[in-house]
Amino acid sequence: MSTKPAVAQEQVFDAFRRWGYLAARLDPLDYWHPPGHPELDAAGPAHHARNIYCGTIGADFMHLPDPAQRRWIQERMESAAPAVDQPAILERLIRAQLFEQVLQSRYLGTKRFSLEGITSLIPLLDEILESAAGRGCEYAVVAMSHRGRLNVMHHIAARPAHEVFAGFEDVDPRSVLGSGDVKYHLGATGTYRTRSGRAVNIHLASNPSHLEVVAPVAMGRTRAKQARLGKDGHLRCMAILMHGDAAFAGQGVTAEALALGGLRGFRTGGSVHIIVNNLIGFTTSPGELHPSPFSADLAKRLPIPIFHVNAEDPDAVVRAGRMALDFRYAFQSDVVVDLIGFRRHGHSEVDDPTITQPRLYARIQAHPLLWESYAKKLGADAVPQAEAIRAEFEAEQKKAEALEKTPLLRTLPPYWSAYKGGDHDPAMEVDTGLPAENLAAITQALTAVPADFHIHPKVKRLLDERARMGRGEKPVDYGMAEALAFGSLLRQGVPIRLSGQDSRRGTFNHRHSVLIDTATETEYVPLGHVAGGQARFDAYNSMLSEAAVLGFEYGYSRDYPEALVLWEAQFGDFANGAQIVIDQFIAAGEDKWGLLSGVVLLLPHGYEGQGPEHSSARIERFLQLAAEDNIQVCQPSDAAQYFRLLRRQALRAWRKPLVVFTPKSMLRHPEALSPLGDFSRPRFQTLVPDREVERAERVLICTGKIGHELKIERRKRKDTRTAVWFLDQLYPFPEAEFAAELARHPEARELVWVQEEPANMGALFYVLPLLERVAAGRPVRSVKRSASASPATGSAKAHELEQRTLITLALATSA
Ligand SMILES: Cc1ncc(C[n+]2csc(CCOP(=O)(O)OP(=O)(O)O)c2C)c(N)n1
Repeated sequence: MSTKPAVAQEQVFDAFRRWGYLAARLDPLDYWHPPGHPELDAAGPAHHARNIYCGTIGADFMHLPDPAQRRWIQERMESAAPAVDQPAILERLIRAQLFEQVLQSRYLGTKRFSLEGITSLIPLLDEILESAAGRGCEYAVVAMSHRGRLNVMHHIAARPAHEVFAGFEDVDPRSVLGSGDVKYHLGATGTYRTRSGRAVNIHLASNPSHLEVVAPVAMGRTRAKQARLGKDGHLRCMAILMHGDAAFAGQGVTAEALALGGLRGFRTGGSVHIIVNNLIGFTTSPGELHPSPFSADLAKRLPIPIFHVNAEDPDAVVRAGRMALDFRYAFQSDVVVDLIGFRRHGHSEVDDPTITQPRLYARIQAHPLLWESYAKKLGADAVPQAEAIRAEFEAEQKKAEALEKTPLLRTLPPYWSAYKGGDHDPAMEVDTGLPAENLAAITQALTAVPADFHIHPKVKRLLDERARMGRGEKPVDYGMAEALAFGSLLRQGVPIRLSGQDSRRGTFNHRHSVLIDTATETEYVPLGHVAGGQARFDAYNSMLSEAAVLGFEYGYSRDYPEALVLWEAQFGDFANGAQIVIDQFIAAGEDKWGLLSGVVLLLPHGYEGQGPEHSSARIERFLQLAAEDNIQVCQPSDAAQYFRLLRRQALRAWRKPLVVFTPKSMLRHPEALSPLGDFSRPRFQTLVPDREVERAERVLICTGKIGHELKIERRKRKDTRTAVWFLDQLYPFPEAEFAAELARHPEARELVWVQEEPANMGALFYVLPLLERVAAGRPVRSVKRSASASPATGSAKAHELEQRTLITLALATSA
């Protein structure tokens, strides 16, 4: 027999493997038309491969470069569909539908972002959790936006229905004046019970309206939980990330998060992504939302398979879910399930979709409920079952009505019990100082390399210098101060995780946390060798992203309060690429959700003539976000202060995000070096007074580099009556310390705030009213650059001129 027909057959199959998903029957309403592909048309209509690849599952996987992965999917697709538990699916579809209907009838005119039109999300999640539990999964971190969230809280996070319904009753508004969040953003925790009796702890992450930004946060949380679990953490804990179709395609952070998931410092053994795809975004249709046929196509940039599935074929949905989950466990890879359904109502239930999509919505109105059509397919009379379930939900609704307090839908893991949020309490302060012997021992470890390690001569010089610093033979610089803070914390059992662009070496060549053998490029991490039984030190160079990476580290800090978790911007100027994470999570997370974080942002800041985007971390923006002791905003004025600040952050029980404006040229500035003896002083000083001036007539107050420049100039001028104070902690404002220090200078006639930033930036707006309050009648003036649309000049010479003028004005006495 000739082999030709077999070869031809294989070629046809290959065309379907490659392009079949483009002609699959994916839209339950048959309204959106699949684009098809010419190679499929050539194969004719009745080919077996068409049945497999153009049915209600469209597998898009031929872009995977790994043949084993392609073969794995091919075999699964081409073998008979596994049996599914249809009665169980039917019950879940009825429940998902009636949960929404009871809400609709009881709370008419209230937004709930119903799941109707895509209720098979619930059996899909059931299958994923069931299969995952079978593979040893005990924890699932779940992220999703508004759509169907309340349904998921009940059916997946296992919160009793009356607790979820209680959000609609809004019984105790006074308890949340100015704080709290809407019900479809709240997190929930609970225990999902699989049909085989296993338990999976569900952590549905709290999220802001800002779509997609929760994805990297959930990934960071997953990684932290995995780190806590140890070696097989990636098998015991996984992330399930749900997305809207419009948001998945449009938000850049999705692309960042997908990429992050494949990188060593950030991977979690594969996230299972589900696009809850209703083929619409608010009023906007798919053709306006993404340029290629599917919202999911973004994922094809990476070797990630996509299973498109018609949400109205529940058996296929379950099959796709199982394949996705199995793929995740087989290859520790991300995977996407694109669950394609529709949206039965408007964007919310108070929005009329017939204005923008009249024909589509005429079709939707005539379309039967999924549980009804599925019951019909099974030949089951599910009406009595549905009536019983409706009665159950109605009773739950009555229970919710009777509640006097809105229940909290989550419990925090026990590792949070030792930590506090709320207002600053001085009683929480701890000693951060360390005796010289201790520092010497750490220095010894930090400055030694294995005998056979080929060290770069520049690094050797740096380690020799650091060794001298640690022995007290030379003042300590910032890089060494940080290494000593890290080393000492690791010895005390505090794990450290640091990430950022080029953060292992440090943008300014100041960190060198990972040493590279010049002959072999093998790595040696001195901070991994500071003591036997020490805590873990992890430093990662991140991808060139701000939003997803900071979101990830915030997430990590949420599930590892014992650790010092730091994110470093290349220059502070770039932190605004992560503004959503800063505004929505870091600044507001405690206020909205009562959730704490001790994440640290290291933001290189300072005016050094490097241009508009290498000068300012936008101090003003952080100060505008500061209220209710939500964050700490600091700029340590010398190396020892930086050491104390980092240690304070890790050792205090107060878990608050810390924003640190870190030095660039000041890293090695002689004024900012600290003698070793300073490291034994116990406390971070929120206000650093000027011990060179006994009785000041004028007090210049500033933060960061400009203070050192002012001091140098003052000495040159032999001015003994002008003090320069550093406000090392801008927020919370150290009012008592300030008043106490001012009382030591009864002759001080005026206070002058001096900043490098233009008048519309920097701390000026924030600090002036505070200074006026503590000045108790003395005049307060300010010296700053003129208001400007961009933070700094592009000319190094113009910068010098401006800087000279600032200093001159600051030291000139007012009339
Ligand atoms: C970053 C961001 N931009 C805009 C919005 C406003 N918004 C809320 S939902 C929505 C449509 C989302 O569509 P899709 O992602 O498809 O989810 P669906 O609501 O259809 O489930 C928009 C534009 C938002 N919440 N976040």
